[in-house]
Amino acid sequence: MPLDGVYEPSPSQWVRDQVELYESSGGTRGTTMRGLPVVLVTSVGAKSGKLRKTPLMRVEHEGAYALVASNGGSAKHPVWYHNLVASPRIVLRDATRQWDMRAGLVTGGERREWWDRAVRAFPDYADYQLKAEREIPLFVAEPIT
Ligand code: F42
Repeated sequence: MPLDGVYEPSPSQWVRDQVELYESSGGTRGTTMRGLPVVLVTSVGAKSGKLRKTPLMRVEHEGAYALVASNGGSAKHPVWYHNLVASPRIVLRDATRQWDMRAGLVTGGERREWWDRAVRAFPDYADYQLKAEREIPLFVAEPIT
């Protein structure tokens, strides 16, 4: 079932531009950052109920995806982290394909395994973790069957 709500574009111009190019091209353009693949996550705002679209680096394993709340190594979690905790249903688009998914935080050994995959996919995450002064949260999203 698709998510209900009105789309509210990101206040960041570069993020807004990437989302627009990704979607308007049907997932054939705007799908990378620094040469590495990006997925698009649609989630529901915890307070507004509006649809938020967030590009994230692509970290895939056996049909599941890690969503890394790195926020560029900022000391604060991104707002979408709080939205996903409150409302774990998302739509994840990976280039030309998309799925309804449920995202849950992972901890302990499971987080470590996914963290290693995330750093292999996007090495800058390691630098972000060093400067973030918080443990960067990691969700795993899986298709709703
Ligand atoms: N960010 C990451 O954290 N990890 C990544 O791997 C990543 C990769 C990436 C690749 C390409 C790209 O273009 C961007 C990338 N980003 C990545 C940045 C990411 O897309 C987000 O911009 C970033 O993580 C910040 O997320 P944010 O949710 O904090 O976004 C801010 C700018 C934002 O949209 N703020 C809104 C606003 O209006 O200020 C908040 C909207 C919102 O969700 N409001 C809630 C609601 O109910 O609607 C309520 C908020 C509240 O008050 O509780």
